[in-house]
Order: sequence, then structure tokens, then C-alpha cells
Amino acid sequence: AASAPELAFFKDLRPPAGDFRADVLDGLSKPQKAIAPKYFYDAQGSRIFDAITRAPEYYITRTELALLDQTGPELRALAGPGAVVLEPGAGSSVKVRKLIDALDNPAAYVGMDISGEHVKAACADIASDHQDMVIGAVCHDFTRPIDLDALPLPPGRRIVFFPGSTIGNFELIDAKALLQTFRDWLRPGDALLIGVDLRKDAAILEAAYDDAGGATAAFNYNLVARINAELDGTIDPEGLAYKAFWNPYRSRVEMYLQALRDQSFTVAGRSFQLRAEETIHTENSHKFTPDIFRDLARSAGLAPKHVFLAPAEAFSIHWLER
Ligand code: AVJ
Repeated sequence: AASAPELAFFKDLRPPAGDFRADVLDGLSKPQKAIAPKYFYDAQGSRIFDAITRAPEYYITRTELALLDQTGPELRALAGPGAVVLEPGAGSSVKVRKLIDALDNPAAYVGMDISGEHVKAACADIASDHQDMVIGAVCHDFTRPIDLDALPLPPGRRIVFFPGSTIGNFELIDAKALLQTFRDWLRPGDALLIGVDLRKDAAILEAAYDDAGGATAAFNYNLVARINAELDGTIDPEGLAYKAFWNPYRSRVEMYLQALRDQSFTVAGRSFQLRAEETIHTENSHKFTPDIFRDLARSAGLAPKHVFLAPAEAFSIHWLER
């Protein structure tokens, strides 16, 4: 719906479209070519990501959902009544619905996402099922600054909800900065509830990020299609192979598109060369231990109060307080 009537507010802080162009040109000009993973998530990319979450090898989503189901009563007690839930990067609303349903009379929910249409529709959906709550939506890239005081938030304890181990996409220094940003959204006693994937066997990790059904590869090729369509690119996807590997030295899965042969292409009128075997880095997915993540949180000024662990320590959800 163009103006979903159920929403208490919709605020459009859409990043300039020029960001994509400038970031891609900049990324392709580096010695290690790279494109930021936030650009995966156009409409088609978001659909492919949903397919990833259903891939048998991709344990993350189902493990986190099961953990949320189990921790409902404890989250309810930790949060107390009347909470105001803020979700940066509101993806599928399945997770936050579990949280809202677990909480004691939550007062409000505000979803924020880089895709305005997506976040508006998702939040309107939640609003129609929760008439008693204040539901707002914000089109926003959460890696950019936002003035929360400009939003008509009701009073109540704030809970910033950041599931999915999206924090793992960031270099450690940027992950710390993002945690500090979320801390700035909180007042003393407010909380950050964050899903964090944990280190495990390399074979499990590499399969999760290169599923046999090809969803993760398709996710990467969609980025190429998006560059070709939106930035007048001439990249031949058939000249690229998708590669994912576990880097134990940096505790992360690294994802690349690798040139199968020497090639050249243009993007937005600029030409680029790729040598055979040269790579375009598309994503990192850092994996933590509970202790290492708690140390990172403390370094960002957040106090670890509780951690929920999935069976076999496959995944963690941390309750951190300002
Ligand atoms: C949504 C960022 C957590 O790193 O597991 C999944 C993204 N990329 N497969 C992840 C992703 C390829 C995902 N996050």
C-alpha cells in the first residue's frame, strides 16, 4: 500500500541513489576489488536471500529461530513490560514477531531498512496484527547516522533487535563502531539483543556459504546483474566463478567472484580489467566465540548481561545493556 494507514509513521531517510554508483566504482578501483554486501539486497536479492535461509546447509536462520522460541519466557522477564523495539535492517519479520509475541505488552515497534517499500509493507503487516502497538517504519541505511529524537517514539525501555548475525558482515573495527552506534540509540538500562554466529567446523561453514542448490552463488551473481542493469555494466557473469572459504586466521568465511579468464568490462562508462583468477570480494561473515563477542561488546560500551546458546553452541543471542 502506498500509504499504509496502520503505520503510526513512515520516515524516508533513503540514501542517495548515487551511493551505489560511487561505491561500486570505488570498490572496483581497489587493488583487491570489492563490493559492499549491503548492495546484495535489492528486491530480487532479498528473494534469493530468503531461498538461502531455506537451504539445508544454511543452519543460521533456523537455529536462531529455534533459539528465539526457546528463550521467549526469559526475554520477557529480561525486558519487562512496555518495551519499545527498534530493528535496524528489518528483514523478514518472522524473528521480530517471535520477539514481540514473547514480550509483556510491548509499546512500540520501529523497523528500519534500506529498502523503503519492503520495510513499509513488513511494518504495516505487523501493525495489522498488533493494533495496540505504535508501529513505525523508517527507510534508512543503518550504517549512516540517524537522529532517533526526530522519530515520534513513545516512552518505554528501548530494545534494539539485531538478529541474523549481520554484525558478522563487518570488519571488526566497523563492527565495534556499529555497536557504538546502537549504544548511542540506548539510554542507561536499555538493551541490545543481537544474534551472533559462532565458530565451528570449516566444512560446515563452507557448505553454509556455498550450498549445493546454488542459492548463495545466485545471490552473488544477482549483484553482477544489478550492476549491469542499474549502472549500465557489461560484466559477463559467465566469466566469473563463485568461491567461498573459511579463513581461520581472521575467523571468517570470505566470499568472492573469481575471474575464469582475463576480461575487461565497463561500469557507468568506466573500464575495468580482471586478470584470470583475480577476485572481486563480495562479503565476509565473521564467526565469534561467546567470549570474543562479549569483549567486543564491552569495548563498545555495552555490558553483556546474558547469552543464550543454541545446542552444540551453533549460535548465540546476546542481551547487552548500556
Ligand atoms: C545475513 C549477513 C548474516 O553472513 O550469514 C548468507 C548473509 N551471505 N549467505 C550471513 C549471507 C551469504 C548472512 N547475514
